Formats: sequence, structure tokens, C-alpha cells
Amino acid sequence: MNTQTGITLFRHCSLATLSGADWGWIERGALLAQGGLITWVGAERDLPAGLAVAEEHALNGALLTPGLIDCHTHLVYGGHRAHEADLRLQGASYETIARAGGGIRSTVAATRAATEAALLAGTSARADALMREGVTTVEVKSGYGLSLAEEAKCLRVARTLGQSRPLSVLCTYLGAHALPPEFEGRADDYIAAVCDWMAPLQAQGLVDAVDAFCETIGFTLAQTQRVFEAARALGLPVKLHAEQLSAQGGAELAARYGALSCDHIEHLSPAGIAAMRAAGTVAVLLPAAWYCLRDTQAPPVAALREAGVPMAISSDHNPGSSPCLSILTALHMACTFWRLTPLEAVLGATVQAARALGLRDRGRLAPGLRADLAAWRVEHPRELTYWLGGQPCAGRAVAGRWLPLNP
Ligand code: DI6
Ligand code: FE
Repeated sequence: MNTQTGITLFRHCSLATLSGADWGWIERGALLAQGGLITWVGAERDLPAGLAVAEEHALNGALLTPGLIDCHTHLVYGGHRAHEADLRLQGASYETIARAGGGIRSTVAATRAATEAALLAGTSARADALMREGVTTVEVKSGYGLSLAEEAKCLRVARTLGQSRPLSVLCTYLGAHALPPEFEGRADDYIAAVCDWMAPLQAQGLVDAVDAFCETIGFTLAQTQRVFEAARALGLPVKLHAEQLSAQGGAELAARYGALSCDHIEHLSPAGIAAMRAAGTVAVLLPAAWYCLRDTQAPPVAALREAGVPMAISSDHNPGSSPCLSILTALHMACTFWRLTPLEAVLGATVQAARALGLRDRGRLAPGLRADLAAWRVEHPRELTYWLGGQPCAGRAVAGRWLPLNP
């Protein structure tokens, strides 16, 4: 962590602390940080007297929010799949392309062929785009290597990203993403291998959580359960790509394993919602994937809201179903397509996204939390889901260190 030892003062700003059930709005506010943490939040006129401020940033009336958290991405991969987007425009479905050997498998081939340095360069450029929109924490999944050595390569790239950029990176092992060609017809054997690789990857410090793709074109419930058992034995938290293209009952299974989140969930059933509520599992909504696949089945947002299941929103950046490098666009889509309120959407990329990653030290502006901040050239936080484009982010602070963006 790049911590500042002296006191840093952020002033001449308004604040959306997101600390209560509302925006937590503070007009003409200020914030103090020290040692990487927030130490004080309030109105500027109430700043404690006699402070020995080491660094001061007057933010020109900007809005200060918690740094955004993109809690579901597949940032590490080689190549791209623009030709498949073209095929889909001509009528081919995502499933048809996948079954014909395209889809995830074609990215696996490109990723295996890429050097670690080339992967890091591509991943870093994509992370930079997210950071320009105020992202200070990102979750990055493996899943395009699909062998022990190649999954390790991808997870190392994600770890290195977090060490080489002012960005917190959480690494999720998604070995159970697709069946690699060398295991054709042997899905159960592949799952056994995925489970065997987990301990050595964890021992290398490369795994913060474990994910799987539970779907007709992915893995079955029983196979997913084996992955979850292996994770449980190692004390690793789980999450799941669940009910994206069809209802599989993955959400109920994930809830039984205390999953941090179930992601996509367009086909989530009432039983799945009840199970998630009981387990405290976060619903991660991925509207950019839904949009790019021209899906029509919307996730059950009203039922999730009524049940009190927390909803997070993420870019789901990946080269197939969501080549989206704009979390603000995902927030906009969640409101426009699915009628989340602007407050729900902003909470979905801060407070709830932190929960989806099991992080208690960020997502709001409050003393004791990490001083991860985003400053915006807007008057009110509802504008974060209003504008489409226009680069409203004026800068970020990561663990208290101010990183302005060029106007
Ligand atoms: N669901 C997704 O959104 C990504 N993986 C998954 O299981 C898509 C991955 C890809 O198409 O490359
Ligand atoms: Fe995904």
C-alpha cells in the first residue's frame, strides 16, 4: 500500500459518503486521510482546528465518492473476438459459436500463445481504462489458461497488475470456465484437475476466491459442487457464474456454500433468491454482457429488491460477451434497462461490490476505511448514471495518495 504518513486534506468538494441508506450527502465537505485510511469526514467548516496538514488538495468543487469497485472482470486474455460479434450480428448465438469451438476456447488458444509480458501489457491497458473512470479496486478472474501452468501465468499477470498500478486487484481462480481441448469428452477428469491445481495456485499466493461457470455450455451442478468442496477444504471463498443462459439451480448450490456472490442470474428462480437472501450472497448484475448478447430475459431486479438481496453491478469485461471497459456505462445500463435507481446503481459499484468481494475495509467514506476515493466533475452523484461518456472523473486517491487525471 502506498500510504502517506502525514495528514492529507481533501477540501473544496461535496461528498457522497454512501454511509447510510442514502447518498450521505455533505455539501462543502472535506476529508482527512492518514496512513492510507480515512480519519475524518465532514463539512469543511467543521474541520478540526490546529491540524498539521502535510498535503492539501483543493478539488475545485468536485464531487467526492468512494473509489469505484469493479467486482467481476476477465481482464487477462490474449487476442479479441470481434469476428464473433460480427457472426452474432448475422444471427449466430453465443452458444452456437461456443459449441463450434469458438467462444471461450478461441480466447484460450490466443492466451496460451501469448507471453506473460504481452498479457500484462494488454491487461494493464484495459485496467487503465477502468481507472480513468474512478475504479480503485478490481476483481480479475483467470479462466483462459485452463492448465496449471497457464492458469498460474494468468493469475500472476493479475497479481502483477496490482503491484505495478495504483489499483487493488483481487484474483479469482476460474479454472472451471470451459473444457480445454485436451480434455474433450472428459469433463469430470478436467474438474478433478481443476480441483488439484487449486492448492498449488493458492500456495503461490495467486488465489483470493474461486469461481465456476455453471451452465449447459459450462459445467454441471455436480461438477460445480466438486469445485466448491475443494475451495472449502482450502478455506477459499466461492462465487458463481449462475443462471446466465438457463436456470440450473446454481444459485441455491452457491448459497449452500456461503458464496460471496452469484453473478449474471438472468434466469434466477424465486428459490434461488430466497437461498441467496438467507446466505447473504450478493447478486452481481452484468448489464453490458446482457446488452452485447442481445439477451431479452432480464434479471429479477424487483424481486431481489423486495427480498433485500444486495445488488452489485460490474462491467464483466471479457473478450466474448462483454468487451466493455466502462463501469459507468454498466451503471447507466442497469438503470435504463432494469430500472435500478441511480442510488442503487452507485451503491452497486461501491458498497455492494465490496461485499461481493468480501471486503469490509472500503466502499464507503467513513473513518477507519481505506482512503480510496474518486473525484468527479459533476454536481450530484445521480449524474454518474446520467451522462453517457464524457470522462467525468477528475482523479482518484488510492490509500490516500492523490492521482489527478488530465482534464
Ligand atoms: N460468463 C461470462 O460472462 C464470461 N464467462 C462466463 O462464463 C464470458 C467469457 C467469454 O465469452 O470469453
Ligand atoms: Fe463473467
